[in-house]
Amino acid sequence: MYLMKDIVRDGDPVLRKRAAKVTFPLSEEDQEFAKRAMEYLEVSQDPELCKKYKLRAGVGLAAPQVGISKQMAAVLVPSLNEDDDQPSFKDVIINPVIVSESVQYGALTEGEGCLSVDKDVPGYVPRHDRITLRYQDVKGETHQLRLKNYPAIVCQHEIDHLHGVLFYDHINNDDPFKAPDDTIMIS
Ligand code: UDB
Ligand code: ZN
Repeated sequence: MYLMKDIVRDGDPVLRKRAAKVTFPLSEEDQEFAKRAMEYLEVSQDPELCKKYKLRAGVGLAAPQVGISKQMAAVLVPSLNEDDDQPSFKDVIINPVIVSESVQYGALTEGEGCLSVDKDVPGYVPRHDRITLRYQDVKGETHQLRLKNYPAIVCQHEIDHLHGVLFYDHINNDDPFKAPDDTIMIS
């Protein structure tokens, strides 16, 4: 699995590049990314293992964040329901495209952070509240599904990484806690 030392930090040009499309069948390197990235997320979400390996509990990790400029990201959004053991979204999304998006914006009440950004950048990050996402999985199978609220925010954050965009690019410079009028707050 990846460790914090493997994660590229803000300032590295790879985080600002447009990542290349991935071709199938996956190369050895691409398969390794998929495996190591999902393992990072799983291990980091286990409080004991998270501490043991000195990780930050993560919900998504995009390939450019480990220096691979390709359109892949692992996403593991835990279930919001306590007695539900399956995650609300778990997959390695490859060549993802947002095929449609709601006019309605949503933003996390707590703002956002990033595994590649060590400092705290306060402010709302307005995103689309609902998206239709199309992507390929590691087998090359195409999926298309609708996501809303938190899982939609996480996928938009990860897809931004594939386009060289970081969360704070979306924060209003003059007033960080100002979001478009009809923004839903997601906690
Ligand atoms: C994160 N984690 O992984 F609801 F188990 C953030 C960090 C930057 C704080 C580590 C996070 O939101 N943790 C979390 C939330 C839960 C349940 C849980 C863990 N990312 C991913 C990232 O940087 N990907 O590139 C930042 C998120 C901010 C909004 C969406 C992604
Ligand atoms: Zn990030």
